[in-house]
Amino acid sequence: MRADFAAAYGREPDGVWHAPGRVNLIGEHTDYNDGLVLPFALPFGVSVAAARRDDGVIEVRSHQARGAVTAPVDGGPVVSEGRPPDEAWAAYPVGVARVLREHGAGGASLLIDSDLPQGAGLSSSAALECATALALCDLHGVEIDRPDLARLARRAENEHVGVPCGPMDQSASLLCTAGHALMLDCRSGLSAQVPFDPAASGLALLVVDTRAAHALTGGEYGRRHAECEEAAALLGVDALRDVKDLAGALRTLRDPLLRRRVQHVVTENHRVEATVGLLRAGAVAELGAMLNASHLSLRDQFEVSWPEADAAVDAAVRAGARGGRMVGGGFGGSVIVLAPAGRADRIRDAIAAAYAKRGWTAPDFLDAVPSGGAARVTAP
Ligand code: GAF
Repeated sequence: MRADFAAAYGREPDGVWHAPGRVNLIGEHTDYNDGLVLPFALPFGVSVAAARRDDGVIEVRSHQARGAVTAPVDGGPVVSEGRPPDEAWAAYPVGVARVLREHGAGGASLLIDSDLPQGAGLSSSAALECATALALCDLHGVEIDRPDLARLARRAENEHVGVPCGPMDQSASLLCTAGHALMLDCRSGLSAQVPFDPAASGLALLVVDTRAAHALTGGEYGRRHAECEEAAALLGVDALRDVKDLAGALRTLRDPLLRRRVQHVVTENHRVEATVGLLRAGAVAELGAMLNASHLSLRDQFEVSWPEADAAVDAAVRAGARGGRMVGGGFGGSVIVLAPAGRADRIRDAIAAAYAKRGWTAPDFLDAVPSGGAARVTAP
């Protein structure tokens, strides 16, 4: 990346930073309900080569997009150069620079590269935000602890991109450690590292990119968020995290749609707690039942699954997987499958065959090894 940076900017970068994408083992659409999540970091992510600037400007270029985008970090117009202008992606690093300016950071020239498949629901946006945030803090000597930096990166996405995401993805990218999933309480912000090593139990966690592209900027994600807030207000609680009597809540709500949303969020929080218990007990294979239950709930109660995900989970389980589920915001993206290691190839083949039968674009498969969080990859 250093050579490419030099070619783009005519100078050496001051450093290179990397932030991973994530897979969420369980706890979907719980984060913005003040609930529990259990993501882990992938060995893939976003790298940012960066050089400090003292003129208050952030300039961003990307291997995955044409042209350059520049913007003053203190607000004002975003200017894009290059044809065709393609600047939607730049709102993420520009937003981070604008939020971090309030904490003493300034401008920089950035060159971005990603080895995460785009639209696969593996949190490439949060990885971009977090790699940018780390780079800007280091370049400007700003010290912010990682939980706070995750909150600021989320704020950048909420306020500057307009996506009402929860705190999971930025926290996963900044706080995960190799060999662990991150149990995050999205209300208190407290987290714990939970050992997660499927290979040690003779299992493999497969990630299936269903090739149906996912985007949080579509309206459905925001709609789910609003429905949860409406249900919480009708139930007289701050957030659906606070619903302790599910049966009573379901009797109170008249709207069947809101009942389904509440049913999902409340039971999904319990599934996260149960999954953490199973992991701590070393009963990794038993996670399959949790994954299956989560998928059914996301499909039928929260209504965020999509046909390719349902077909992939179904084919995997029929071929001997312990379980599987869609991950991320939904309506496209990836599925995870917990497979006996010796059956992984057969399960991949079964998913590919299910796709071929329907005439769909073949899925992609990635290895999901729980990996480390964001870091500077070159010495200061
Ligand atoms: C997306 C969001 F960015 C997260 O905050 C979370 O809500 C997730 O969808 C669903 O669990 O990844």
